[in-house]
Amino acid sequence: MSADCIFCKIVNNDIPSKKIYEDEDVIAFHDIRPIAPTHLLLVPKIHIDSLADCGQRHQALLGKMLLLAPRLASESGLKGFRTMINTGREGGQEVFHIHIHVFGGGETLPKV
Ligand code: DGP
Repeated sequence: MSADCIFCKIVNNDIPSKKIYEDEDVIAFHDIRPIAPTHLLLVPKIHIDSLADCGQRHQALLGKMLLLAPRLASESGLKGFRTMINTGREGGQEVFHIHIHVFGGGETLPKV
């Protein structure tokens, strides 16, 4: 837990979120600023700043989060989706608690 981390506060239910999934390691909730009709965030319960701070000890957790993406996308009615992990300020990261964006729905997403 990091005292001034917004996602740690969501994990601890100190601030509300539209939660769609929770287990002992991970929560998932709707992004407050969606960029697609469905936009989910998969967040580990432990505080890790970013993907650049992960090591071998996080392998199982990262694998679990990645494998949750298609399941939660499907349960949210998505036929296709995009995953994204922004890393570091130059990588567009705003919230420094690692998370996987999962989004889709509506129009086919533009090629990147
Ligand atoms: P990133 O740029 O990858 O760090 O994405 C952070 C995302 O987190 C951004 O799309 C907006 C979302 N976000 C920020 N604060 C909150 C919040 O308090 N609640 C929810 N649900 N999402 C948030």
